[in-house]
Amino acid sequence: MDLRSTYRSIVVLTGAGISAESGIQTFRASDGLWEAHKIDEVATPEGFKKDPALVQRFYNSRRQQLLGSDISENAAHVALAKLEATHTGSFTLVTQNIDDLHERAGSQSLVHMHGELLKSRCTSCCTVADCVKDLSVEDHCDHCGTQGSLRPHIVWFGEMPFEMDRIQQALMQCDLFISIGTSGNVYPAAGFAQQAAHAGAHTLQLNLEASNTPGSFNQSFFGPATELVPEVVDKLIRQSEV
Ligand code: BV8
Repeated sequence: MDLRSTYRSIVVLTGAGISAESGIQTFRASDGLWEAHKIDEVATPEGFKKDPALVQRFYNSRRQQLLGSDISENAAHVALAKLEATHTGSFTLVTQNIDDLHERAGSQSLVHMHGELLKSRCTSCCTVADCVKDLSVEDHCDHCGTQGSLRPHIVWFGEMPFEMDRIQQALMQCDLFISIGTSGNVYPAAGFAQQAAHAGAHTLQLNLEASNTPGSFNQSFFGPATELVPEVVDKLIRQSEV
């Protein structure tokens, strides 16, 4: 695995594949979340309007699993936190994931573009609050007191992802873009690699298998994230010390 020179500005995009070896289901594998649930019923604003209790149940079970004692960050999450801590240039980690495993590993410069499972948002006063319990249509917002107004602070299909300006800025300025554990099916995230390439970045894909990300990466390595990511991070750190 030969990696070229050192880099000044790094953007990393992660998807569900980086959390797979921590025991969190991905979406489009044969046993994936979208096999057991209809996206438009549980991951769209229309689905939430139609049956909020169903949507709350879908996210409550994922939140309970995430908070379970058997779920923890893995070597890939830890390696990215190490890269951020040692990199002397700029580093932005953009994740499509709604789990908190990057935070548990120590990542700081982190953008949850699809929101966070451990946060709720009030549809009445827009207050975002930590959420480590089940949400229900009976709940009241602690800030404005409205009943039945709490939803997961998560970006559903048809909703605008968070911090897109910050992401676009980082993509335009980066000289290394690394895509990890994503199938490249969901936009606008799936278009980030091409945007980075147009900005002149070297693009690298680390995935279990070839993804649908449009355009081609300068380099792709296939295998489990817990093997590939630490190896790539160690090479990048060693080269920066040369
Ligand atoms: C928006 C939260 C615009 C919910 C999610 C063209 C342009 C722009 C938009 C669109 C477009 N075409 C269609 C759209 C609309 C839509 C879209 O992209 N649809 C798709 C299905 C075609 N996009 C949107 O609606 C987005 N919003 O575009 O807004 C806009 C503009 C103006 C005004 C308003 C709006 C919002 C999309 C966000 C939806 N929410 N998540 C939840 O989590 O429940 S998306 C969901 O998919 C997850 O966030 C997930 O992260 C994401 C992507 O999936 P992946 O992470 O890639 O997971 P997947 O299972 O697919 O793949 C896993 C990969 O890992 C595989 O490749 C596998 O091989 C690999 N892997 C597995 N194990 C390992 C591994 N790799 C390494 N190691 C392992 N061990």
